[in-house]
Amino acid sequence: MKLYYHPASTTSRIIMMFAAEEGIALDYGEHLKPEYKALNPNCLVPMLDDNGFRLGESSAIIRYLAGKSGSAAYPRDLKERARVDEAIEWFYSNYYKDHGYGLVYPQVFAHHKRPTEEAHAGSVAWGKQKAQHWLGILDKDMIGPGRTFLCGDKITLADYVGAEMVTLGELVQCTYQDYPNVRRWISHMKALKHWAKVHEVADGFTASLKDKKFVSI
Ligand SMILES: N[C@@H](CCC(=O)N[C@@H](CS)C(=O)NCC(=O)O)C(=O)O
Repeated sequence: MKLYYHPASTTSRIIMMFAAEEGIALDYGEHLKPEYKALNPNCLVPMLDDNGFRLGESSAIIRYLAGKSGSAAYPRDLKERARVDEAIEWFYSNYYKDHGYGLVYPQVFAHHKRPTEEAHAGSVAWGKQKAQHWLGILDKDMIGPGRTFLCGDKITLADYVGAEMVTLGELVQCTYQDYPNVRRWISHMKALKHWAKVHEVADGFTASLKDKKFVSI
C-alpha cells in the first residue's frame, strides 16, 4: 500500500502515526507532482493507494487501515466504536475548523491569510475564541482528570486524529496552559514510540517560527 503524504501535513501525520504504531507497512509517495492531479483531483494529502483502490480523506483512510489490520484501536463492539467515531467527528467538524483553519493556518501559511488586515485579525480572534471553547470541553468533559486516552485507558483512532489537531497549535506557540487534562493526554501521545520520528519535519518547522509573534492559546 502506498500513502501519498507530506510530513508537514497534519492530516498525513494522523495516518503516519497510526501506521507506524500499528506496524502497518506503507510505501510513501509524493503529491507535489503534476501527475498527482489525475490520481486525486483534490490535490490534497493524504491519499492511500491499495493496489489501485484509491482513498482520500484521512478519516476514511485511518478507518480503512484499522479495518484491514483488525486494529484494537477501532473497537468491534458497536457502542464502543460509536464513541470512537463520535470523538473523531467532533475533532473534524468542531475543533479542526476553528483551531486549524481559524487560528493556526492563517497565521502560518500565506494562502490562508485573509485578504485585508482587518478581516485577518478578526478571523484569527474568532478562531482563538472558538478553539478555546472547544478546548474547555475537550479538557473537562471529554478527557477530565481520570482518562489516559480520549475513550478510556486504551488508545483509539480518535487519539491519533485529535493529537495531531491539537499539537498543530505548537506552530503558533500554543502551550494549552489552561487545559491541564489536554496537556496530560498529549504527553501520553508524545510518549508513543514513533512520535518523535513522525514529527521530525513538523518540529523543525515549529522551531523555524520560534522568534515570530503569534496569537496563541
Ligand atoms: N479533509 C482532508 C484534508 C486534507 C488536506 O487539507 N490536506 C492538506 C495538508 S494538511 C493538503 O494536502 N494541502 C495541499 C498541499 O499540501 O499541497 C483530509 O482529512 O484528508
